[in-house]
Amino acid sequence: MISRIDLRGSLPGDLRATLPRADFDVEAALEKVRPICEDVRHRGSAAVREHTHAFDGVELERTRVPVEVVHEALATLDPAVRDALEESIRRARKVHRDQRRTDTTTQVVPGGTVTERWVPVGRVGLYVPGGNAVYPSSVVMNVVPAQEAGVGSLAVTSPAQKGFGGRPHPAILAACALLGVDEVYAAGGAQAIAMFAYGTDECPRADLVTGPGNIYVAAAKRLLKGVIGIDSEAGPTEIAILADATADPVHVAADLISQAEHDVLAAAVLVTDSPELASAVEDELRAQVARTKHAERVTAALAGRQSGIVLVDDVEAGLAVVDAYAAEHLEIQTADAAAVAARVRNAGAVFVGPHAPVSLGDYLAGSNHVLPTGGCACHSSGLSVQSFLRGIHVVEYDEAALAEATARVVTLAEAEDLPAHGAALKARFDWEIPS
Ligand code: HSO
Ligand code: ZN
Repeated sequence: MISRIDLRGSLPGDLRATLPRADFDVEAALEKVRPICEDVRHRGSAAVREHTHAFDGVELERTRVPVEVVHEALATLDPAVRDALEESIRRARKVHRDQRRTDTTTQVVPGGTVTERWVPVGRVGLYVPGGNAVYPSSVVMNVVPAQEAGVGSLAVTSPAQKGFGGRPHPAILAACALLGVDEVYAAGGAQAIAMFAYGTDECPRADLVTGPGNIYVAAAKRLLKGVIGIDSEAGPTEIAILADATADPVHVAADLISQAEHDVLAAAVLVTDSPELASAVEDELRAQVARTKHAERVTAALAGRQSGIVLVDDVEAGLAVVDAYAAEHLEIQTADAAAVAARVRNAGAVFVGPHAPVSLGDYLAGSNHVLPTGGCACHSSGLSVQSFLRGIHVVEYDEAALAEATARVVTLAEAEDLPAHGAALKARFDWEIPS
């Protein structure tokens, strides 16, 4: 059901290459999405609708979902789901509000300051995936940080669903309404990213697009990066668990299955120094998978080359392994979990101890669940208020401070053979370098 990788003895030099990872070849999808993006660029919403027809089997009159339909979806939302979503929004707001940044002014020299001013992105397009499941929780995780950053114009897009009159799933629309977002489009895949990047007759262009999607969404983001800002490419979900003999195999297996449930390409990786735990988790996986609703998908994900149980000598070696892997989600289920977690360098989010499963973070911890995948956690962070801000340096020098800087600017400009740079300062002092 799940393979074992035995790294006891000594860790291989190229640890990252030894660890399992999904085949998610964005490069190969580029050629498929290129003509779609070009078509949307030239023909606007007519092209978005045609590609929606081709891929989602839905014929739309308009890509934009009427505002009344968004509001109606909230009126018919199951009250228990509404309550849970509201609490999810409250907790996410608390965390993301604390991420807001204040402008800082640094006095560099007397009379010379640099202020870093944080300015929200003007307009953002938020992508909410369709596919195997419906993700109103991802609406929350995209919209809340954008709103807390102060983004003025927010649009959500999600694939058209055959069963719902060609609209995104009502739970997605209801989540939008709860968050006060009423600009919603029924579009998915590469055509949705192109819609935001180029703008169409129905949807004004956006400055930035965020949110996870399938391989075509990732490919379109790679292709159009520059035309539009992107958060990250986001591949299949990953969970890594670093556990020792103190971990409960029932919990470990349940948590691995929870993320394997997303996709046949989802990755579930257990790193442990306890062969007894490894065996107990294998037994538990067999028992729990038999009872789980999406057993086929979960089995495929666990059996895939991207998943595995990695045996190591000790927690120290385990830390080296999980750092090399740089998982989207990392659980620490060891003795003294907080101390071990504090030493982790690479992970999208870390879940500490027995009472912080990834599923809590997916919905209700207050943390964000749009996180770097595919090893990108070694250089990128998950979605946050920061993702929607730009820091603008504002430079203010008075005459004396400029005079004091002139000789060195002229020297550096001449060293780079760019004398006109120096001349721009000298011109202010009648071409005399102030002493
Ligand atoms: N685990 C997913 C997010 C999600 N789970 C949404 C359930 N709904 C990626 O972090
Ligand atoms: Zn999840």
